[in-house]
Amino acid sequence: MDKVTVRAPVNIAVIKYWGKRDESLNLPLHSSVSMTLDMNTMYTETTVERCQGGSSVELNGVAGQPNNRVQRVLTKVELESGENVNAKVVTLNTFPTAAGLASSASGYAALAVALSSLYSLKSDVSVLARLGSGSACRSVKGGFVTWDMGTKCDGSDSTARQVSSSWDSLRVLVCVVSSSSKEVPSSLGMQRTVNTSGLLEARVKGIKSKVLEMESAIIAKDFPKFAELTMRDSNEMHACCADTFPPIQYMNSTSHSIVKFVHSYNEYRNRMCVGYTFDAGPNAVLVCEEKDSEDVEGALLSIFRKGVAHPACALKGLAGTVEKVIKCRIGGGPVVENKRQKVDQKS
Ligand code: 2P0
Repeated sequence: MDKVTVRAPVNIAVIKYWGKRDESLNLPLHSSVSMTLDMNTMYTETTVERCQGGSSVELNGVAGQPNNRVQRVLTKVELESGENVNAKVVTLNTFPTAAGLASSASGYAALAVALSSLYSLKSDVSVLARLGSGSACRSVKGGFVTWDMGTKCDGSDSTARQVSSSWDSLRVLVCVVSSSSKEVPSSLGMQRTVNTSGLLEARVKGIKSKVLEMESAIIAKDFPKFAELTMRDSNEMHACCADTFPPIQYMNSTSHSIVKFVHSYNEYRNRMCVGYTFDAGPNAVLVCEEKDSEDVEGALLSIFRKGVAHPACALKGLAGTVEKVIKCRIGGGPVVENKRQKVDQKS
């Protein structure tokens, strides 16, 4: 029997995906751009093994049946390989339990790459990952990645493309912020925004030029431009969520305090040192350059861990605690650990 183990990375969007034109194929209303994080702390490891008598999925030690999304991926593999697919899928997320970080991107990327390798598929693996979760298509490549929305109804041109393979001096600080409320799942949130927000229509009209601007900033390694575009896009996505009816609020008071801190810090240093972005939850992801990262983290922790004022930012009006900071660099794409390993069936 063949089996394959794949480690896949997390990606953080700097131009966010928010809205689908096709729910069943996870086709987006517009393109998006992300950075792939290194796999030192956060990754998903998935082993897929050919088996008999139906597919199964074990997630972090809990056994179960394939959900609709996994089933969609398996059906596509059957179509492309012409084989009957019976797969035993075992998945482990390394994310700290308290992190509350989404795992669907690395999870479906690992599954897609493993299945593609095991069944020797020739097609673009980002399409397979996308069927599991939209953002997963960006985790099949390292560096900076654009998910081109495509125009075809079958989604065959809605694929991931690497914009740049690295940015050595860039640092990413994932700031884990506690959350007491259960957030609206992003697929439901997107659906509600698409149906009710006029602001989203304006966002979609302007996003093509923003993607090009972001790609240019990344290629030029222009940090001030990159940080500003990243912050503005996060703000725009969350404005669309606020414009949704009923409104959706992913950022909490700590998130908003971190936004204030970042702007105050940049003003204090008199240049663009740090930027922020927020996904469908309260955690902040900060970007900065290596030369500033220690000072930025120190100022952040002084305020949001110790509750001690920092010259960059008065404590007045700031609230909340950052539970943990996970420091990352830009990383490579998924790694196939044991490609088509032969397991001796007699042993
Ligand atoms: C992103 N997010 O671009 C945006 C920013 C959250 C906010 O992609 O339904 O889990 O699986 O296609 O990919 C989260 O949505 O949604 C997401 P599905 P997904 O990273």
